[in-house]
Amino acid sequence: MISKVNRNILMGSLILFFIAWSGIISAAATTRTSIVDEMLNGHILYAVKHEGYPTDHPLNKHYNPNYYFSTADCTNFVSQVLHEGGVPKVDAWWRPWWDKDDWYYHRTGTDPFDANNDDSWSWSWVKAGTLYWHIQARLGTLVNSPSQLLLGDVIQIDFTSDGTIDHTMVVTMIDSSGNIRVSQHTTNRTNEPLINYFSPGRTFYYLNITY
Ligand SMILES: [Ca+2]
Ligand SMILES: [Ca+2]
Ligand SMILES: [Ca+2]
Repeated sequence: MISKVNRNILMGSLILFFIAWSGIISAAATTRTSIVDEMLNGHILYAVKHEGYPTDHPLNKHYNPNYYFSTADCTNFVSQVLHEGGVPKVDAWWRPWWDKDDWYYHRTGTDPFDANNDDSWSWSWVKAGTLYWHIQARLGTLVNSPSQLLLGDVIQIDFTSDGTIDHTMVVTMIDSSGNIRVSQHTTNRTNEPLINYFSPGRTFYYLNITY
């Protein structure tokens, strides 16, 4: 038998627990929702805005001049999207730049596209395989199916299934049928259906990012 006082305490605790629990839920939802909103309104439109067209000259692809560009730009591009979406850089200074614990782009000066050649970046910023390990160490988890992906998540491809990941893309649209669409650099594509990438011999990695 619970006394009236104890019952009131119990009810109060349950109410407090519910408030705390709903706060956690809404905090998590807010985080992802706001990131998605930002992406829809700015950041993945960042992706699209800085996409350009394959036939454009590199300097005329609307690339973000705060970063260098290269002719193999896929992971550099996705790193920019992740960072614009709120993922903080990390320079674990005691780790060398090729270590997966680092993920950064350090800009020096205001020269566009690092014309002065004095910026620095980690391998994880630009190399698909290192970003893969960095994401799993700090930013998210590998999931089994594209149906588990959300806007802003990352998809990587090993084109020949030789164990070396070759390509990085970002989910920029989930259409009304639930189909995943991605944007990428090199070559540049916007909101391309994921299904267009499927081909025998390729291995896909689906990475759910914690923003
Ligand atoms: Ca470092
Ligand atoms: Ca520079
Ligand atoms: Ca490969």
